[in-house]
Amino acid sequence: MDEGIQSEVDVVVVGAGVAGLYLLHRLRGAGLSSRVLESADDIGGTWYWNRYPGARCDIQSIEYSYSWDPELEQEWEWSERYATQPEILDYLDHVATKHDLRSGITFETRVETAEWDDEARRWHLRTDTGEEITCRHYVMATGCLSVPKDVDITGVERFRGPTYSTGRWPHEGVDFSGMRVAVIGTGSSGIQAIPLIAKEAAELTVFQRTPNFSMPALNGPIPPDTVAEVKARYPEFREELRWSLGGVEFEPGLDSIYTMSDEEIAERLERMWNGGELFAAAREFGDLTLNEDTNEIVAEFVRSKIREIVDDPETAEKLCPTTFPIGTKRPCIDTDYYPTFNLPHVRLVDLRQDPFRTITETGIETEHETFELDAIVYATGFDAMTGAIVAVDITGRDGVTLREKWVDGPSTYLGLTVPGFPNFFTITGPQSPSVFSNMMVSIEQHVDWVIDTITDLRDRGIDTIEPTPTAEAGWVRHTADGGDMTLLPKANSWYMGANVPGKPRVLFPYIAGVGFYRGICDEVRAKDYLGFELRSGDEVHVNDGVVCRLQPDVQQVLTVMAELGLPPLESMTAEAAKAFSVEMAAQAPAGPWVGDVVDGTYEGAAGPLPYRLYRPEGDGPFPVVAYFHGGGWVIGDHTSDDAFCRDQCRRSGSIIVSFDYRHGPEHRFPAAPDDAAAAVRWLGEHAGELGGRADGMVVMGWSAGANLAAVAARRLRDEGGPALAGQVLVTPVTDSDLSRPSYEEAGDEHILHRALMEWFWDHYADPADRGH
Ligand code: FAD
Ligand code: N01
Repeated sequence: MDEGIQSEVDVVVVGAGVAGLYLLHRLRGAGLSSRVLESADDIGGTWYWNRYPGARCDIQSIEYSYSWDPELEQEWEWSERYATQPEILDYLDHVATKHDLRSGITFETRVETAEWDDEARRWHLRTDTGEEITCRHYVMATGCLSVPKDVDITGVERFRGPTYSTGRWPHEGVDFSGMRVAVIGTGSSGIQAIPLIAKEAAELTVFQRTPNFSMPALNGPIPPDTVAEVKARYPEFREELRWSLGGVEFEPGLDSIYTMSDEEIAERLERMWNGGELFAAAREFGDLTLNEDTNEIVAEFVRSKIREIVDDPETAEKLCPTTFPIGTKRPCIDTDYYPTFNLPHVRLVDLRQDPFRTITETGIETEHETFELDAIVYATGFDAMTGAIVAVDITGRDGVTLREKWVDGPSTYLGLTVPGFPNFFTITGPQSPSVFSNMMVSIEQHVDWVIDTITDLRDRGIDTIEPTPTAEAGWVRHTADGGDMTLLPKANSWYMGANVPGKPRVLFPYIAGVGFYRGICDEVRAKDYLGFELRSGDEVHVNDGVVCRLQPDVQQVLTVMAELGLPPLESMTAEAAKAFSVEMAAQAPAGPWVGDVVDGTYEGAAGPLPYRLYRPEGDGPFPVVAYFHGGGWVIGDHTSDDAFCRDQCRRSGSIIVSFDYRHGPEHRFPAAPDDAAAAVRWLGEHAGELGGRADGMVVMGWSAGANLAAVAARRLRDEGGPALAGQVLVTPVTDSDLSRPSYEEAGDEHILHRALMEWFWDHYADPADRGH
C-alpha cells in the first residue's frame, strides 16, 4: 500500500515542519511504517505560515540548519547571515525534494482527536477529513509557535478593512502602498515587520503595550572565509553545538561584573551592541538572567542607545523597556527598528498610557483618540509551547485528557513523554530546552531520541513505554528549580504562559541548556529507560527513579569540580587542607555589592577572634544576623563565605556578621560552639553600635556553621542570652550518624562524601562527644 494512505502504521507524526521532515527521514531509515499529517498544503511549518515582511531567523543560518545530511551542508549556500523566510522555505523545499519527503506526507489534514486503546495498545486518530488512523506510536511535531493566539481586543470582529496576522500571512503577499496601517504588537514579529511596512504605508501607527529590548542584527552576506571554515569542519562544529548551552557556537562569559572595572564594563557593552547576535549580551555577561545588578547595567545601556537613536525624547522614552529584566522575554535583533520611529509618517501609541477602548468598523479607538485605518496587522504572538498540543483532543489511559492533565501547567518527563499517555511523544515539548535554544539542534536531538527509542523497543518486542509518576514529579521539580534560579519569572512573557489569558503561570521551557539536557536524555536510555514502565505482553518492567536529583547549577558545579580533579581534602594534613581552602576561596566568584564591609574583632569564649560585617546600603538600623561559615569545623574562616554573606545581606536587607571561631584539630569540641554562643551574645550587646537592631536577631550558618548556629540558639535559650527571631540553617549538619540514607545514596559522590565527613569528625570531636 502507498506510504501516504495506510490506515494502520507503526508511527503517526503530526506536523511537517523542520521536525516532521526529519522524523519522516529517520522513520524511513529505521524501516518503520508511518503517516505524517499536516494541516497546511505544503511543508515548512513556521516558515510556511510566517510570511510577513521582514520574517527571518535570528540564529545564524549556518547554525540554524540540519546536521544530518553532510552533502546538503556542503551544497547549500546561505545568502545572508540571517536568512529570510523565503530562503529558509526554499531550503526546506530543497531537503524535501532531495529526500522525496512529500510522498510520505498527507497535506490539508488536521488531526482533531487521538485516543489510546489500552487493550489493543494502539492510538486511534481522527482527522478533519474524516480519516481514521491507528498507530502504535504517536508523535506530536506540532511546533512551539504554531498557533497564533486569539486577539483579545474588544471589537476585533468589527473592522471592515483587511486584517492580517503575522503568523498566518497571505501567500501572495500584501501591498500596503498608500494605506493607513496599524501594527499591534512589538515582539519579535512586530519588530521585524514594522520597518518594512513603514517603507510602503502612507501612515503607520504602532500600538505598543510593552516595549521590547532589541539590538542591531547587522545582517549581511556571510564572509566567504567563514563559510569555508565552517564547511571544512561541519561535523565538529555540529558536535560543539549539540553539547553547548543554546545550540549555538557560544558559551556564556564566566567573569562576574563585580570584578570588572567601569572601563571593562563599558567595553563589553559596546562589543555586545555591535555583536549582531541574539546571545551577544550573555557572551559578555554570563549571569545576565541570574543577577539583577548585571541585568540592570545591560538594560540601562540598551535604553541609552534607544535614546541616542530615536530623535523625539518622548517616543524614545516610550520605547525603553522598564517593566522586566532584559533577556527574560525573548530579546530581538533587528534591522532599522528604532530609526523607523524617526520617520515622519510613523507614530508610536503607548497603550499603557492610552489603552484600547475598541476596534471599530473603520479603525481603532483608544481612551483618548480615534485612529482611522485602512488595514490592521496583528503581531500579537502565539499560544506557545502547549497550544498546538492541547488543540487536539488527546485522551490517554483511563479516559484522562491531556488538556485536563495540564490544566495547572504542563507536567512531563523530559519534555518528551507524559504519564497516562503511553507511546506518546512531543518534539520540543514543554519542559524541554526548545525555545531557549537553536531549535534545529533541539529538534534533531528529540527526533533522534524518539526514533532510537521506538526502534529499540521494536527490536526488543516491547509494546509500550510510559513514564512513571515519580520520574515525572522529579522532572517537573528539576525544571522549576532551574527556572527559579533565574530572573525569568519576573516577566509577563510567553515563556511563563503570561500572554494568554487563563494560561497557568509556570516556566514552560527547560533552562539548563541543550548539552546538559542531552546528557540527561542519554543517561535515561543508558540506564535502560530510567523512569519508564515498559510493557510487553503481560510482562511489566518498571525502572522507577528520578534522573536528575540536583538543581541544574549544583549539578554543573559538581561536574566542573570533578573534572578539575582536585586532590581530596581527606588525603591532606589538616594544615595543608586549611591552606588549600584559603586558595580555593580566593578563586571563588565574587559576591554582589553591599553598602559596607567592615572587619573587626569580638570576644570569643577564650579570647578575641575576628569577624567580617556586611551592611546593606541605606540608613539603618537593620536587622542583624550572626553567621557561621561552613568547612567541617576544620577549614574556612570569617571571610571564606564572602559571596554568600554579601548575597544574604542584599537579599534580606540585614547586617550579616560572619564570625570566625576556633577550629579542629587544634581546638576540638566544644571550642567552636563555645565561640559561637559567645559571638551571638556579643552581637546582642553590640548590634546598635554596628548599625543594627538587637531585637529580632537571627542566627545563621552553612553546613558545620549551621550546626554551630543551631547549637548556639539552644544554649542561649537554656543558659540565657539575647532573644532570637529565628535560625537559618543552610544544609546543616544535624547529627553525626553516618548510617543515614544520604550517606548510603551520596556517600561516594563528589566533594562532600563519607570519607571527608569522617575526616572532619575525627579532627573535630572525640567519638564520645559526637552524640552531644
Ligand atoms: P512548526 O514549524 O511549527 O511546524 C508544526 C506544523 O504542525 C505546522 O506546519 C502546523 O501546521 C502543523 N500542525 C499543528 N497542529 C496540527 C494538527 N493538529 N494537525 C495537523 N498539522 C498540525 N527558532 C530558532 O531556533 N531560530 C530562529 O531563528 C527562529 N525563528 C523563528 C521565527 C519565527 C517567525 C517563528 C514564529 C519562530 C521561529 N523559531 C526560530 C522557532 C521555530 O518555530 C522553530 O525553529 C522550528 O521551525 C519549529 O519547527 P517544528 O517542526 O517543530 O514546528
Ligand atoms: O509574539 P510575542 P511574536 N493588546 O508574544 C502584544 C519567535 N519569533 O510573534 O508584551 C496589545 O513575542 C504583546 O504585548 P505584551 C520568537 O521566539 C522569532 O512577536 O504582551 N498588545 C507583544 O508586544 C518570539 O519570541 C522571530 O504586553 C498585545 C506582542 O503583541 C516568538 O516567536 C520572529 C495584545 C506579541 O509578541 C513570538 O514572537 C518572530 C493585546 N491584546 C517570532 N496581545 C525571529 O526573529 C499581545 N500583544 C527569529
